[in-house]
Amino acid sequence: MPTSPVTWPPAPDWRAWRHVTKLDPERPLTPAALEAVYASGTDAIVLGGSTGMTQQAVLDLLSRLADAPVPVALEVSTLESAVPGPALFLIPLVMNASDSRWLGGAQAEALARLLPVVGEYIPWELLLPEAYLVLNPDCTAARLTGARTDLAPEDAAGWAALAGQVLRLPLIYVEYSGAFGDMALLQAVRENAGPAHVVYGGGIRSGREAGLAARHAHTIVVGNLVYEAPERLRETVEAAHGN
Ligand code: 1GP
Repeated sequence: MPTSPVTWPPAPDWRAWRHVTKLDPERPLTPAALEAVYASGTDAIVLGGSTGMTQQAVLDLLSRLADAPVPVALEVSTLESAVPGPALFLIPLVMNASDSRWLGGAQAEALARLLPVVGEYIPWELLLPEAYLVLNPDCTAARLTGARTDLAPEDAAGWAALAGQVLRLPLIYVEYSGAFGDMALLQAVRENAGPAHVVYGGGIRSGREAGLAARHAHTIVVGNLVYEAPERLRETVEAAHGN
């Protein structure tokens, strides 16, 4: 295999992240809210969204985050949002999508277009696949992927074992974006994920919820709160770090 002409910095130690703040490039972020993110003690910032991941929006937000005190990762959900700069590139695969395109087809199609153009510059060691379980039927990702969201903890256990033990994907993301989820289901995922790292996101708006989710997840993700009540972000970080 030819060596890449570019040397990328080593990947950040994402397994050590207990609390991640997710910023949506499509949503206006006030300077005060960004300051609250920086002051919160969060372990990393991830850029991601189900819509509006245009190249311009992603580049604009990345440039505002140039002086971030923590690593900045990018969840690549569209081909055009795949831009250089982030410390880590998260590649979502929606395990429970009814449209199998989100389980590999869209990603393979994007790579097929990138390979002949920038193939030698792709930082493969900075790409991290995420086995998503999208579980809030009202969230955009669920509508987009036709996710089968009515999973019992026993069903989720099967998905966790498939992703973590059989496919040996490094990370499973229990996603309830917009609503606080079923902690029994999260527990079942954690117990059956084998060596996979378990991430929880969705509806965390207080230290109490952060603590409940952090009891089972290795990492919790907070998104909406940044836009709704940024001053409360810090209590979610403290709860995650206290567990
Ligand atoms: C969204 O999991 C994240 O992808 C966080 O969810 O916006 O509900 O905090 P919230």
